Amino acid sequence: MVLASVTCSAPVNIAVIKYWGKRDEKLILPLNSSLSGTLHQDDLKTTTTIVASESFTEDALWLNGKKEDINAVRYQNVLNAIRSRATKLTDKKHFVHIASINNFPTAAGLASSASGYCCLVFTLAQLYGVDGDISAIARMGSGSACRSMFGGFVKWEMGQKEDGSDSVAIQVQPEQHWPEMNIIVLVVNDKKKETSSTDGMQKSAATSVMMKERCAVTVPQRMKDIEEAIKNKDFETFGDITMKDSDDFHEVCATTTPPIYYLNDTSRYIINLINRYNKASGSIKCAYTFDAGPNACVYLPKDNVVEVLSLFLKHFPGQDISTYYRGPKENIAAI
Ligand code: 2P0
Repeated sequence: MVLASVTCSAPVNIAVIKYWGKRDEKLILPLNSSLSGTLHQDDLKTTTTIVASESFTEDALWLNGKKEDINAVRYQNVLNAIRSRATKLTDKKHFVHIASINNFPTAAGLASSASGYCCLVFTLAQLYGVDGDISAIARMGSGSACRSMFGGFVKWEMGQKEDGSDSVAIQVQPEQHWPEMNIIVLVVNDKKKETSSTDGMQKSAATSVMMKERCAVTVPQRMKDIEEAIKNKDFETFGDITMKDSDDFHEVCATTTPPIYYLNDTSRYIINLINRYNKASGSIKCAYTFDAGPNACVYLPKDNVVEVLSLFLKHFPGQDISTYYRGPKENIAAI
């Protein structure tokens, strides 16, 4: 007999201060704090349905229609953490079936694991009646997932404790704060990346000479400065830090042994184009950032959208260029 069913959706987030490197692989505790903007749940998102039934004989999970191994350690960590805090369904022997769908390319550097694990944990929490912070549980699925728990601008505090209880997501500013901020995504390549983030960051942490300074000095200062810039809606500073952190992150990857290259020629063309355009404009009109893949995410104030879109369309005719408005709307939602 079906006991309960819940469907939720959760958006991706686009980091402006990048998370790269773990100090604890099992609990997923980062080597540095990070900060991102969350898209709306009706833009790039994951939708997850979970059904609990007494007639199921095992837990099972499908991602974009393909059955996944639910016994994988991250799924089990998340399921166990939620079930240990359950206030519902505790008196009935049951299993769950989980179906999760992304409306964008999976594992192409568009933060699919962020919206995926955020949505999984949020939906499980609804099903099992779990209250309080659940970002630390999402973090155990995939680090960046904790930041999708909130809308607006969100930081993931690296925390100090060994058990990870203070390594949680905190909303820096809500959706309503900077409604003029938009994001343009240029999908350069929707293929699955060669080096997963999990592997890549492990190799960088072990071998890149840039990691120590980045974690100890550069990122802590940038976290402070960008929080202040967001508070003051200071796009010049926000854009400058965003592009610097993206450049540094890819430099960390390039100085990893063996080197990791997520950007391709088109990505580099976009970087040059935006730098030239900003220079010619005499101020920062838009700011690129690239995650572990070649696709560009461009933050920009609404007033600059038409001009920047025209620029991209001139240089990339026929390209998949999508614009996402980030003003006030609900973040995660039950459907
Ligand atoms: C970020 N990325 O802050 C950075 C920027 C990629 C580059 O978070 O091992 O998929 O699952 O914790 O969360 C990608 O890392 O890695 C990521 P795991 P995750 O958005």
